[in-house]
Amino acid sequence: MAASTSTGTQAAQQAVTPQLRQWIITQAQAGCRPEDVLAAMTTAGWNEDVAIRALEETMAQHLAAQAAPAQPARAARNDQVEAASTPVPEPAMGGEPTRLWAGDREVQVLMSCKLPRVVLFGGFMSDEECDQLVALATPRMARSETVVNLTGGSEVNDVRTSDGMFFQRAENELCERIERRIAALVNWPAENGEGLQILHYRPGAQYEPHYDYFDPSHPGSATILARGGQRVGTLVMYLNTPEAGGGTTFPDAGLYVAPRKGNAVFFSYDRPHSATRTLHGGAPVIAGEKWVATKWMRQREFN
Ligand code: PD2
Ligand code: ZN
Repeated sequence: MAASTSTGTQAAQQAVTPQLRQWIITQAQAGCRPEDVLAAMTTAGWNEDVAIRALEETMAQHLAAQAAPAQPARAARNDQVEAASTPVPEPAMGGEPTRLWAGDREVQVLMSCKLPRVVLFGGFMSDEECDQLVALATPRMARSETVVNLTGGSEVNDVRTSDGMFFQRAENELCERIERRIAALVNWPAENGEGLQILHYRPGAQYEPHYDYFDPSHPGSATILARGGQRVGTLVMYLNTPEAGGGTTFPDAGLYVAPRKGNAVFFSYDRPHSATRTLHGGAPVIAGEKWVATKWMRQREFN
């Protein structure tokens, strides 16, 4: 028989009781930060994994109950998830155009897919604009962080081994010009966009497959969603051409978008659900380096 570690035994023995759940809710209502509640639990002898799970589950259920006092049955809830669609950004693709006018520049349409909704654009930015954006971002690059579901904050994480930075929306003339171009191309207000994010991947660096929307059942999402609602669309703009690798992948569609300087891949998701098939990742850079700018679009004005 395999020996179990003391941590494993401890975890298996620690049941999350209704009393513990109530205590967690009381702490949250008293204004305690999730990190402090977690620290109190581990100090009291709770296994950290059990404590994190208890915190996440309890707060998710508590917030969901507050948002929707009458809980529908499970089948009805699933139907709701399937049906709850929200308007999304969308380029004017009627008549199957090969080019689109994006306010100040003509952009080529290179590929379009219905499910997942993905459109690949050629010549979205000039080489000079790409170089200028990289130059503006370079002095401000730091190791990328991902959202912590528990708190809504962010932390350095092995799933994302790139460096990154955020510009404020309309922080400078170039950002403003690109934001206006995106708004014109996908017919979505510039005010609903987050500031441009710049990512830099070195050889071996990647961004493992993920969804860009926020999972509403995670306790940390409430804070994020209060500011502009859900993310409903993404535009990844390639600022250089890596020698090999570094494409954007959509595993549910078997799609690999090769990164080419000036091109941009757009995708939208009309609900925070895997049914959108928008699982996507940044494949490892094999040779050279990769620079991208990402624009995330929200349901409402993002301030
Ligand atoms: O750099 C990429 O290709 C990539 C892939 C997946 C970027 C993002 N996601 C993102 O910024 O969300
Ligand atoms: Zn992404």
